[in-house]
Amino acid sequence: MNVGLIWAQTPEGVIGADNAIPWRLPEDMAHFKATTLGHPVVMGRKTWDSLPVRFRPLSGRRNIVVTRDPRWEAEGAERAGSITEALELAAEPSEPAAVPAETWVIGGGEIYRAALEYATTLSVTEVDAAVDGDAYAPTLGPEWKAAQDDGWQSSASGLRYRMRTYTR
Ligand code: VY7
Repeated sequence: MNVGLIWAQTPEGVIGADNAIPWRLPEDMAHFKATTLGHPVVMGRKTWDSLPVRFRPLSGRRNIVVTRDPRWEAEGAERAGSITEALELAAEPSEPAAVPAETWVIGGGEIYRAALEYATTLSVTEVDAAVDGDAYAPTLGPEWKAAQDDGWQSSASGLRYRMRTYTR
């Protein structure tokens, strides 16, 4: 099974502030949904909490949440005690004959750092904004090569952004 990480960051690497994404980029939300739909998604408990209640669980996807709290539970989510447990869960078919080809890790900062070693693909949206944050994208080693780059685009919201895929 392929493991991908998907995030959006500023040029400085900020991905979040106060448990939220500090910009609004509808094109990136659409890209996120299109990329992850139909695949298991793995997220940390703080990212789960950050999703607006009406969007939880993320529809059309198995939602696997990583937490050390053995008593944590939420409707529509499966609990995992570690990244490796989450990826094992994701690799098991949710119904017979439905073995997933890929899993997307959707955040946040702590989870990206723990999951990077298992990833073969990264989908990174760079948002040309200067914002303060407290959650950061993982640092990429030289083994990660930009495989695809659509160049700078202008959002209807006024922000510039570009989407890149990295592989190794
Ligand atoms: C997370 C939301 C957050 C706030 C309000 C609505 C990249 C993104 C993420 C995570 C963007 C989010 C949402 C958007 C997705 C909808 C449900 C509502 C869906 C990431 N590149 N971009 N993110 N939702 N990990 N990576 O906006 O979600 O997919 O159904």
